[in-house]
Amino acid sequence: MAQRVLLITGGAGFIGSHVVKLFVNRYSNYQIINFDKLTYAGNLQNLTDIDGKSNYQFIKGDIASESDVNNVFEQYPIDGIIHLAAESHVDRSITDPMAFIRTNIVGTTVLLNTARKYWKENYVGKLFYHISTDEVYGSLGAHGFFTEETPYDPRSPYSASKAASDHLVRAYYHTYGLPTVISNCSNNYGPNQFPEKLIPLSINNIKNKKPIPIYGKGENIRDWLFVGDHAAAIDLIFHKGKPGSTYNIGGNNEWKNIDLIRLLCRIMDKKLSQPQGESEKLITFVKDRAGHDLRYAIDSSKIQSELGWKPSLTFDIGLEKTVDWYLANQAWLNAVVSGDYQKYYEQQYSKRE
Ligand code: NAD
Ligand code: TDX
Repeated sequence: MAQRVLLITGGAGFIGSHVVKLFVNRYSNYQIINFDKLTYAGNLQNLTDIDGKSNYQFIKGDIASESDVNNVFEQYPIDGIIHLAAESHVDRSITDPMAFIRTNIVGTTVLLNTARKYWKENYVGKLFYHISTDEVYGSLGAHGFFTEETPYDPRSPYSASKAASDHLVRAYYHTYGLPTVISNCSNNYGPNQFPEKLIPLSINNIKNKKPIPIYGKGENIRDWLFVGDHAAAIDLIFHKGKPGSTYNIGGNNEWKNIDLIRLLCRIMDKKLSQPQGESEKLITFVKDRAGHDLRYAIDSSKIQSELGWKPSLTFDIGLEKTVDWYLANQAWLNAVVSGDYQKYYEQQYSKRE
């Protein structure tokens, strides 16, 4: 019998697929159930390495559907939840906020209610771990960092929906005693990220000699973390985090968008064996994102000192690994940019030129 039965939501997405693979490979004594609706962002091709593993099971379902979630709890004696399923792209939240309200707020609450119902206040050995984002803290000026005590100040429909879900998770801890933990991470990058996000979108465009759209003047700053380092932090927090706590996770790796894209262009020129400067010619400044947060930067000293976590890769190495992965996985990239992606791209970018 499995020592633990874990429900991982959103495990077919970017970060979720790395978390699922890490847990399935590292914990052969756990049963891992990947529960995912397979939206445009969910892709079972992210998980082919673990197909057929006896401790892994995929279930297609919607976290906002009570019956879908009940069915999983009926079938399996779940004792841990790692909740990553979400609508995750800020630009999409600007055009279609309701999808974010439904999945991120209603979906998280359905999961909380169902865990409460099935765990029946027998909380020994149980944990509801909610994965969140640094965007809930709002936007920083030139100085300072987000700590676990920074007041929430979300400014996009995406970050507001994630903030609401964080509040609900904390409310269930305080009101019902449900054992919960939350982590708020900075921008992730790495293999398997859907090419709507800045880095894979730019890699794909450079490969196809299409313009690289930089919002505004490219002065916005993000703190980038390799996805494998986020997955390692999630493993640590799941096993050693204190219930009721929050942990900030970040790369201590701030980049202005324009500087990041210039670095990426240099790496792409090298990998595509073309003269340096070739990719940079594709940089195109376009209309800014509405309400574009200026700067995110995480103070991750709590997880570093309490749990001994730190990022393992420098940005140069992580970015090169990422580019190598996208160039070696053309079939993956071609499949995800076919069909709906073209429509999305047209809608998002034609009006910005
Ligand atoms: P993603 O968009 O790549 O994947 C989301 C996954 O959730 C997909 O597989 C999708 O099919 C699934 N999903 C969406 N709606 C669902 C629903 N109603 N029911 C079941 N499954 C559903 O997202 P990601 O970038 O991997 O982010 C994962 C989590 O981490 C999210 O909660 C996000 O807010 C958080 N996060 C992301 C980043 C980042 O930089 N990407 C940083 C910090 C936190
Ligand atoms: O085409 C683009 N051009 C551009 O200049 C895109 C897609 C983005 N940008 C800018 C906007 C941001 O300043 O690049 C920066 C990064 O943008 P995204 O990749 O869309 O990420 P961001 O909005 O910072 O949010 C990400 O980090 C926190 C994730 O998408 C969230 O899920 C996560 O919570």
